[in-house]
Amino acid sequence: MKKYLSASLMCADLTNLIDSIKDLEKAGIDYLHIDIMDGSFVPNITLGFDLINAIKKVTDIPLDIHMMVNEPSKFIDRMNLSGNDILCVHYESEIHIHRVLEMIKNKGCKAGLALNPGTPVDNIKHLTEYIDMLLVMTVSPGFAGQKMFLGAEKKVAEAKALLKEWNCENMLVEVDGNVSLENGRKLCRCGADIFVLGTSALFLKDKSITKAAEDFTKYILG
Ligand code: S6P
Ligand code: MG
Repeated sequence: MKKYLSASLMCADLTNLIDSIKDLEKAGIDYLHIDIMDGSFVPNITLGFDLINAIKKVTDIPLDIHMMVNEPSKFIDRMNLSGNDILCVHYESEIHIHRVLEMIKNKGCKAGLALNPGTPVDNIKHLTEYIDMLLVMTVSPGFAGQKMFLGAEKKVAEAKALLKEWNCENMLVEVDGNVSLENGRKLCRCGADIFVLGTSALFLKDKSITKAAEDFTKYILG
């Protein structure tokens, strides 16, 4: 099955974002991962809606938006997205999560649902009709540069097994947080489909984006 690379833009050179985006295009990156935080659901604030709408105008790479905000339903209409973009909200961030997923589907883009490390995969069982992509967080959300949590591999393998059992094999499983070469290979063996790449594998001091992306793909599959 095809594997996808999603570049975490909060880890790019924010003073030179347009050049980074051009480099990511040349490197054949599949998605731009954009982290939206509110300082409440997670203890940090990063990128925002104006930036998303501006980026949409300068690239054709589909967006992979990861909303780490409470009550994301309040903000769904703030982004101009197209059919290939993924808008992902956290299971833990809204009481009536089914309603939010429906809002995303009605918007015409793909719907993602993210799970914090402690949230069981089984919780999505009755929502699968509304989800195109399941984001299994491999760190607690909020910051780049953290260490993958110990149960991550087991959880990704469990997610893939449950999706198969529920006849939802088309749902892509994304992993986000400390996806290094080594962790990427382990998570790939557990069945992960989309790899969010930040400081651990893509935005490196001693390697270009193109070389880092090439190395990652070779290594995880090898
Ligand atoms: C963290 C955020 C992530 C990070 C990414 C950074 O809450 O959702 O998308 O940007 O994990 O990657 P790394 O390799 O520095 O952990
Ligand atoms: Mg993220």
